[in-house]
Amino acid sequence: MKKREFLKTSAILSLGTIINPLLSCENNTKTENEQQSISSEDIVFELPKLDYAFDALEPHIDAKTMEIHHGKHHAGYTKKFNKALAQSKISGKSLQEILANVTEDDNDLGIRNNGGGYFNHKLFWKVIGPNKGGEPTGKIADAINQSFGSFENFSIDFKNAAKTRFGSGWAWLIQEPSGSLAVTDTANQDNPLMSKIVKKTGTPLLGLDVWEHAYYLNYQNRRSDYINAFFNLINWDNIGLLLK
Ligand code: MN3
Repeated sequence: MKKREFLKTSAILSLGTIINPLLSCENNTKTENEQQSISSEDIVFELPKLDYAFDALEPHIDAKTMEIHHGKHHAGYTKKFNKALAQSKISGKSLQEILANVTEDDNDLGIRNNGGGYFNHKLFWKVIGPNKGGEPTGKIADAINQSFGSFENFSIDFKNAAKTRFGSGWAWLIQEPSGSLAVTDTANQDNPLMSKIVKKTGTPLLGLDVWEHAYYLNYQNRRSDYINAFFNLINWDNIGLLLK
């Protein structure tokens, strides 16, 4: 099997095992733009389609922000991630393994920033949706109560992580290797899979993008308003599927 085919296969398999079934569907539809700029053989990871329209999350996230965020930012990370992989000596690794192996070394920056950006946004689109929000039920509710004492305590911790993340980055709800849940935050496009870099490692269950590109058109400097609005969009049913 050729390197790129193997990477693609292992990417799909790894998504299937790490975050099955939420993120396991690879989208094979290439945009006209992608077809012009990259041959199909070069595409290892593909920009996923959204499950909802750009305007479906209004008034909490506006249509223009969604269009730019998905069509420009996520598309950009996807393209640059594939380019960085093609230039690297990495072969036969799953997406999880690729991210787990990145270090602080400058040589890893292309994979770290763009692989992180690729993964983080792919998760982000799945953990939000129209007519969602409210409190979780079932297994995920039990896990939150067990780890934080209450949903209210979790919300306070998570919102605080998102508000106090200095500059660009993400707030996370993760499942740690022990099985318990925790809140953490990362800079830039780092994520909790990057065990050699981040302060807390685990499986990302919920990620909140607090880069200004995620909210500035509608909220300007009011990050707290965006964070509160985000809670009206959280798709707890999808997050529950990620629990081990
Ligand atoms: Mn973003």
